[in-house]
Amino acid sequence: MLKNYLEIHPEVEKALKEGKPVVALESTIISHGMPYPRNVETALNVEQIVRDNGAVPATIAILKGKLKVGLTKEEIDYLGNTKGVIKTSRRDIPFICAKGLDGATTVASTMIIAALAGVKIFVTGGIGGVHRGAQETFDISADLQELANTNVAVVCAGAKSILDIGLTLEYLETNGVPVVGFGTDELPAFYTRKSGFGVDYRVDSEAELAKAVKAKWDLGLQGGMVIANPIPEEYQMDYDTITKAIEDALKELDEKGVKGKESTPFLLAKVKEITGGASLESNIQLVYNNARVGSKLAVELAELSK
Ligand code: PSU
Ligand code: MN
Repeated sequence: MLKNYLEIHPEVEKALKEGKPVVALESTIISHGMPYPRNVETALNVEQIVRDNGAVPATIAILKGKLKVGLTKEEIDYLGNTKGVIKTSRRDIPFICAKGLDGATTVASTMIIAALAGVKIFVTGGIGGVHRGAQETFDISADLQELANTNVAVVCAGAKSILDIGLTLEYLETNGVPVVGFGTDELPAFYTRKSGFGVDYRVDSEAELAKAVKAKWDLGLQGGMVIANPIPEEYQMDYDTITKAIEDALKELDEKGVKGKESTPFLLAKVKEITGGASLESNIQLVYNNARVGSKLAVELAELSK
C-alpha cells in the first residue's frame, strides 16, 4: 500500500537496507525559508556536508503527489525556484497526494515521511514552536505535536526568538520530548548561542547522543528528540540587532494581520530584510553546522545498531 505513495531514491534505499547512516533534510527551508538561489545552493551544500561526514542525504518533499525521500539536483532546484510549491504540514499531506501536487515539507511532515522510510535522524535549521502571543492566537506549530509522537531525532539550532521560547519548552516538556544541548547547558536561540533558557540535558559528543537516542526507542518511548546545536561563535548575530529586528518583524506581522501558516515565512523574510541579509548568512552557517553534527550522530547510531 505504502508503495503507492512513497518513492525512496535508490541510493537512500540501498543505504537503509544495509543499515548505513542516512540523514533526512526538509524542503520548506528551501522553498519558503530562504530566497533563490541561495536556498538551492545551501540545500546542495548541506547534502555534500552530510556525505563528507559519512552519511547519505535524503532531502524530503512531495512531488506530483509522491512522497519523495532523496531528491535529485534538478528536483531541489525545482523546489527552490518554483512559485506555488505548497508549504506542507501533517494536515496537508493527504490533499497534496490526492491532487498530485508539489509540497515542500516542514519539520512535522518531514518527520512523518522520514519515519515511513525508516530514517531516524533529521537535520534542519530551526523548528516551529509556540508563537509569541499564543495565549490569544493559539498559534502553536504542528512541529511540536509531531515531536511528541514520531520517532525521529531533529538536529536544529534551538528555537528562534520569533517564538515564545519559554512556552515552547513547556509544551515539549508536557509531551515528553527531551531537549538536548549539544556542547551547551543553554538552549541556543538560532541566530545567537544564548537564549536565557536551559536545556534538559547537555551532551558533548555524537556517540553519547546516539546512546540516548537508541535507549529512547529501544524502550518504546514514542516521539522525537530536539538536539539543539548552537551556531558557531564566528557566525552568531549581535543579540541587540537580532532582537530589534525580530520585534519590528513581529510588529509588522501584527499590523498586516498575517496569520496561520504564513506567519513563519513572513517573519523569516522580514528579519532578513531588516538585517540587510546578515540573518540569512547566519541561517546558512548554522544549517551547515547542524549537518555536521547530525551526520556524525547518524554514523554513531548506525554503528550502535549493528
Ligand atoms: N524556522 C526556520 N526556517 C524555516 C522554518 C522554521 O528558521 O524554514 C520552517 C520549518 O519548515 C518549520 C516551519 O517546520 O517553518 C514551521 O512553520 P509553522 O510555524 O507554520 O509550523
Ligand atoms: Mn503556526
